[in-house]
Amino acid sequence: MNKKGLITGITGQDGAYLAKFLLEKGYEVYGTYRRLSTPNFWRLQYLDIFDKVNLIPADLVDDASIVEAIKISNPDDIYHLAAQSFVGASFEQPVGTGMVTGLGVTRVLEAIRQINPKIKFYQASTSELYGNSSDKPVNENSPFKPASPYSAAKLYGYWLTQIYREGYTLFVCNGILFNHESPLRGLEFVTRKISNTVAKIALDLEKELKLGNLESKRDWGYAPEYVESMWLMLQQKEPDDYVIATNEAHSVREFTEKAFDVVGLDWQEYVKVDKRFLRPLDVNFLQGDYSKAKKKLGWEPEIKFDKLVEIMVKEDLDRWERWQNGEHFPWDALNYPSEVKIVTRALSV
Ligand code: NAP
Ligand code: F7E
Repeated sequence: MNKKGLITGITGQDGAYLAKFLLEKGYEVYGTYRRLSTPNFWRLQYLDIFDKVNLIPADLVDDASIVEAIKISNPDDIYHLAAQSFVGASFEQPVGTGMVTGLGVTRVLEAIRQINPKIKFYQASTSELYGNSSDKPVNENSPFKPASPYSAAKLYGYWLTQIYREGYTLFVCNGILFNHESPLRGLEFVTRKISNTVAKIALDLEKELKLGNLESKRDWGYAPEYVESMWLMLQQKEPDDYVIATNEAHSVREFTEKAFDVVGLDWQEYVKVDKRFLRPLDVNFLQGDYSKAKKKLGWEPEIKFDKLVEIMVKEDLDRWERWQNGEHFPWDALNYPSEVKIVTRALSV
């Protein structure tokens, strides 16, 4: 019989890629989605797997819906990816972020404990846990120092996962994933904001790119490769926690420069720093040492910085060209104008 996997947050970047990966492994795939006034299935449609996955309505603030999702799917593995995942928004909605990104983990773990403690569980932990604790590569033993409501909520989820592992001997793992990007990345994250705007500028559909902190450095990898590590963690004999990264750090400025290079333009002619995109507190540097994952999981990244930027810009360019040629396909950027009049304390959209 096929194994069954339940993905919370299947409509997000990682959820969609993981669903594709598990389908290719022969899994019966279930995924939770939340009720929205406008459906958000474009990533599943884009990957051509929308009709191959089973969708269950559930919200992380609603315990009953989580219990229902587990009972309906009766999974072997749960990949808990759903979260309010945007750091910028966590400063605007700190309480909601805690309820969803933090307490949501407890709700899923508790449901597993009560319904079927044999279910294996993956928690989407994050490099944001380290905050500004180090200007060197960090690993699983490095100290945490969260720098946003988002990372504080994720730290809570990280510890709850460890507590349920030790206290109830559940098979639960923390994947401490560093930033991973792709053409399916949400438009508010800096990499996709850059690739999408650069593509539009190249086609004369946009005039400038407004950014915040250009000096902040991140360890950026390629999302389709990172979802494989989630699965690998649940295939081990013992549950454990792993850093997943490329062990390279690049600045937002470098990403921007490289993205404009792809379309043959000089970034300095188009980029403006706009303080509305600065955060009350930012993480300046993150680089991950993935030696443990390499040794124990046999996992290693192939796509590095230059290639990642190229993939993203070329895909956004291709999409806008298809759109100009009148093609219709599922895609997010069309309904996302650059000048939206959103007013917030720390605007990061
Ligand atoms: P994403 O694209 O923002 O997807 C988040 C998913 O969570 C979406 O399916 C979203 O649904 C769902 N969601 C949000 N609030 C919810 C709620 N209240 N109830 C149920 N579902 C809810 O994020 P991602 O980049 O795929 O990341 C996946 C996970 O990994 C997240 O937990 C994130 O914090 C974590 N993570 C990401 C990275 C990274 O670089 N991508 C690195 C480390 C950790 P809608 O589609 O309806 O919004
Ligand atoms: O910001 C700076 C910004 O929003 C990266 C999430 O997946 O990865 C992600 O969190 C950096 C920050 O990602 C703009 O200040 C400059 O220093 O793309 P981001 P993030 O905050 O690193 C981690 C691992 C997660 O776990 C999260 O879920 O870029 N930056 N100018 C900007 N950022 C944005 N969004 N927009 C700008 O205009």
